[in-house]
Amino acid sequence: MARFAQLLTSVLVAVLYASSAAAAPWPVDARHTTHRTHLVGRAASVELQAFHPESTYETFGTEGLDHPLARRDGFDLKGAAISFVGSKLSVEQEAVHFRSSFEGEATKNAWVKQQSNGVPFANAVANVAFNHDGKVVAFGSSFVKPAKIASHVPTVSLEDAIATAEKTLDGKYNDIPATLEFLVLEDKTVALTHVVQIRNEATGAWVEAFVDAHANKVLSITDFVAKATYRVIPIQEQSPNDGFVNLVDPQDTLASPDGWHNDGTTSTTITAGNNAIAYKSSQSTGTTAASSSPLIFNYTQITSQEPTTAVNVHAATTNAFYIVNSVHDISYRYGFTEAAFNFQTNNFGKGGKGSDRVTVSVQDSAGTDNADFTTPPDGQSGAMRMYLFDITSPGRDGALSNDIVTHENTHGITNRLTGGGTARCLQTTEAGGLGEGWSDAFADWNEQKATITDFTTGTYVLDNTAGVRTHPYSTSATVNPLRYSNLKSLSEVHAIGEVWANILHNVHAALVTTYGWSATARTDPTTSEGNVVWLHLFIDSLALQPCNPTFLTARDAWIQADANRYSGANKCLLWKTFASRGLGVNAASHADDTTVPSGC
Ligand SMILES: *[C@@H]1O[C@H](CO)[C@@H](O)[C@H](O)[C@H]1NC(C)=O
Ligand SMILES: [Ca+2]
Ligand SMILES: [Zn+2]
Repeated sequence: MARFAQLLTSVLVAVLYASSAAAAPWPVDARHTTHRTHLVGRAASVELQAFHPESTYETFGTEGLDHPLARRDGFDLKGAAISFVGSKLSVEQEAVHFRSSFEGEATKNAWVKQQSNGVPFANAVANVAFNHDGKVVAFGSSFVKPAKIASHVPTVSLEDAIATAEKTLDGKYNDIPATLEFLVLEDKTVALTHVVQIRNEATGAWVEAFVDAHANKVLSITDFVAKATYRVIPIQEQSPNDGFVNLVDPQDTLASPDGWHNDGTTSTTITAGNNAIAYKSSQSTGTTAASSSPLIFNYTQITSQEPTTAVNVHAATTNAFYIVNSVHDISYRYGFTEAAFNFQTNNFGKGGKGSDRVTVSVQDSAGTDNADFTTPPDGQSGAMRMYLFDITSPGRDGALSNDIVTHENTHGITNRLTGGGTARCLQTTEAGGLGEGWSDAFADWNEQKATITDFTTGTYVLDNTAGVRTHPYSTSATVNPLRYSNLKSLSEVHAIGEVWANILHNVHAALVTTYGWSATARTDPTTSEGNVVWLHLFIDSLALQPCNPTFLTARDAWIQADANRYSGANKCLLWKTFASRGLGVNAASHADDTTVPSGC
């Protein structure tokens, strides 16, 4: 310890110091606990080895460890932390930089960093926790004795460092204020770095870059995005018939800033995170764990065996988790945010009520050949139940049918956005029918490619190309003849929903015919293609419409949504399409009308 005191003191006054080889009590190298390889830049062409000095850790039981500042009146957390760390590590207090603290119910916690010449070390830190008596109960440290330390005065400008980081990491500086920090390297030399955040919206990359402030080179990064791989059916496909793919990092970090396995407080390696928890039978024991670390969910379905075979359960749970998170992220981009009553554990201070991520029960034992979604008010979890289908042998799993998972999840969106988060406003038969229609229509939207084609749903679980509805959704009135007036003879919500979903399919087709189709619509709502316009109107209209809407008021809300967002640019397109299925200007009481407003 004395040796370290000398070393660190000398660091404070000198620029260079050759350390001795005697390491104890300093940690020995163990690469998996100290290193992380990052492949960054365009086509992952640059390899960076990030180094993190290993932490020592001690705990002190119920009594805690006494120290000089423990019993002072008016316990000063910052002062106690700096004083304790200084004495514990035998370093001068000038070598300890106070970073943050909070007082919890059971302990008072403080975090500090090593510093030199007033410049903090990014990766040499310590944390200390005090109990109610002001005694230390836990202490961790990755402070180092530097072999050599760079001058604390940068010779590379911040501007130049940003340019280097943008070029190396293939992204843009995001204007978060840069900092100047020391960085301990693997050989225990210490570099001075400009620390800047670099993002690439297209690839989802979001890192903090440490650029050598003397050599103008990226030395290391902090990756804010948890890398994750899921073997799933991509959301633009429908079922296992379309094939599984290992998707890497499908999360949208604008919608899910901490990824899909972290709620800002707790991080997991199972199918549970801020937006959803997917499990079979039990939320505490029935989630699916990553098949390899850190977050690789690579379970290959065995089609010849029943869905209840363990690997098939994991494949289905992984897929449902992926779809529900994807629906969260897509709908978030278009306005189903925290403040708009969405489903998240942690709302990151952005409004609305949290603690309501979607619970996804896979292979739920309550039923067969179906699925359902329960939407309580904002602040309580939406509950999805996916059932097994026993029509084929082996049976089939609804959680592997993206259209069904998306359909169920959309009930949560429509029930929350209609009526301001109360979940009370899709209760009449006709409003319930609209709800079924929106759910099919959003599943339809997800699977469309550049040219809108007929859509069928539920084909996988029935192993039947016709699927679960009476007609495919189609622009052809021959393939799908449903009109507004069919409501006269319909009383079941899914049957009513078919009429509405088919109208919305036709609206989608008309918009794509006029404005084209965007392949990036799921993550970029700012472009002007028809599928982007459609999803904006879909989400916008939900909050505009009255409680328990009818086909007439839901139609009016779409037209108003277009007036709000696009100054009515699509008014005639919308009216013509609605009127083509009987929802014209004078439609009423389930009687068709094909009139469009004058000027259309
Ligand atoms: C997934 O598992 C298969 C073997 O089942 C293996 O060949 C493949 O490399 C794995 N992929 C990933 C990304 O782990
Ligand atoms: Ca919420
Ligand atoms: Zn439904």
